[in-house]
Amino acid sequence: MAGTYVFNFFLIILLIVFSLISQAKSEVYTVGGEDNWDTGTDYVAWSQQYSFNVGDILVFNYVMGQHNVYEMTQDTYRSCNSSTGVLRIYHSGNDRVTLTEAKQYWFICQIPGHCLGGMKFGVEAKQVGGNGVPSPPPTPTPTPGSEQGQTNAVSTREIGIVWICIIALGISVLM
Ligand SMILES: [Cu+2]
Repeated sequence: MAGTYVFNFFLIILLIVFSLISQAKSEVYTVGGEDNWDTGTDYVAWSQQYSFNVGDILVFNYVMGQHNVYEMTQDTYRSCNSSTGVLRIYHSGNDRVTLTEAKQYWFICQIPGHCLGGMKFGVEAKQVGGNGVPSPPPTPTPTPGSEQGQTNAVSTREIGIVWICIIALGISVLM
């Protein structure tokens, strides 16, 4: 029964691979992809391409002084009125914001006109691991064909997973 043995072995390898995939690691996302943090980019559309988890890092790249990053409450995010509801302020031009809590985060640029012009988006950081029950996805993830931003998130981990699959296949064929 060498056939079943090989099949079982391959099945186990597959299970290991899938558990590695589902065990989400912290990812680093460059906000806006190649457009960075600037006017003229639809950041809501950008953010909807991804599913964010606790531990992930958002990187805001921009020319210091031309923009900034304010983490806001939801109401203030909607109104773009930053006179209240400011939770955190970043202005270094290379701000790394770690999503430390399982909650909704709201970001705007506070330079006058920029938030109303579209420099605003929200993300939901979901808890992974722990009880192993993922919260339901908040919004459907559209635009699979869009080219920007794909490059930063799907990088080394995906390639590693492909290699594991190839190696597992090779081993199971040899045995
Ligand atoms: Cu701005």
